[in-house]
Amino acid sequence: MAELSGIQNEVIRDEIEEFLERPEEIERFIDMFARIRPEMQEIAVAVIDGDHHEADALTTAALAAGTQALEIMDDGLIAGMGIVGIKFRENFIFVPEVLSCARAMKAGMAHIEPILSASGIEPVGKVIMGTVKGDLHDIGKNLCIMMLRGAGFEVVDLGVDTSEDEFIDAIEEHGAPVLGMSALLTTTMPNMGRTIEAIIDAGLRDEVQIMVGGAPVTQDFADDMGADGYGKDALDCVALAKSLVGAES
Ligand code: B12
Repeated sequence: MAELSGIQNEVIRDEIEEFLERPEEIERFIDMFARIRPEMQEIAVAVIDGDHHEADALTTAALAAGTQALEIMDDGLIAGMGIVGIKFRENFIFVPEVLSCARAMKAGMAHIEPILSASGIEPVGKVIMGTVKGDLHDIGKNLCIMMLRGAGFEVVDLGVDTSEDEFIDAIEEHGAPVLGMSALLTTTMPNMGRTIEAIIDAGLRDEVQIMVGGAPVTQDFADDMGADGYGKDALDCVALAKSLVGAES
């Protein structure tokens, strides 16, 4: 295992010391950042600080210096967002801060995405995502989508208030192997089950793996509804989507 002192950037060292509590996560993040180049650590810090100007400038400079887009995405933007996700999960930061970090990540990704799509890197897989019928909450879904895209997934975003028919049309149109549903209201959670039933009735259940999430959703609820997986946050969502398409986590 690498040492905390092996990470060059002081802000990253402080973030790990101050905000990470689970031993396995501390070990994973120290190992990861200890092998990440200092320039990429600075990009991660821009995301952690929610500084979109800095994320934009540092990403532009790194590309101009010849750094590979994938390295910037994985070692800078996604690595930084990993810490943000944990701080949010542990209630060290809240929605406004997460949105700033998301904006910073987007500012960097704006330079990365065209290069990755032009270079023909195979997407990890395609995911359809939507907030269920009657529900207008999309902050969590959008975070999941951003992390999925950052991890190399192609995502079809159906937005909010998505009816059973809209989910079914999207499965037929896009042939995505994974469908994700989000719900934030106890009154709209049952629409996840209704959508799964509609997918069964349409004869499409074998075509698609279904994952669900949102603050009131639990693993038990997901099991009862017949979903294939439940994720409690955006990090989980990416790991789940990877396991559902058979990619390594
Ligand atoms: C912001 C917010 C709003 C905003 C939504 C803005 C937007 N664009 O999303 C506005 C103001 C519009 C709103 C409206 C309402 N809201 Co509201 N809202 C919230 C609030 C404060 C934060 C939700 C949020 O964004 N959380 C942050 C995100 C990042 O977390 P998340 O959504 O849970 O997502 C994470 C995980 O769940 C997971 N995840 C999410 N989706 C998915 C999907 C998959 C596949 C996977 C794997 C994982 C996953 O990953 C995400 C990232 O980590 C919550 C309170 C709370 N603390 O949850 C209330 C809350 C959800 N709202 C509530 C209510 C009651 C309402 C209204 C009915 C209020 C009203 N009377 O009008 C309306 C309903 C409108 C509608 N029809 O949807 C209640 C719900 C209570 C209940 N038991 O159902 C809550 C809990 C507040 C409360 N304590 O009363 N709301």
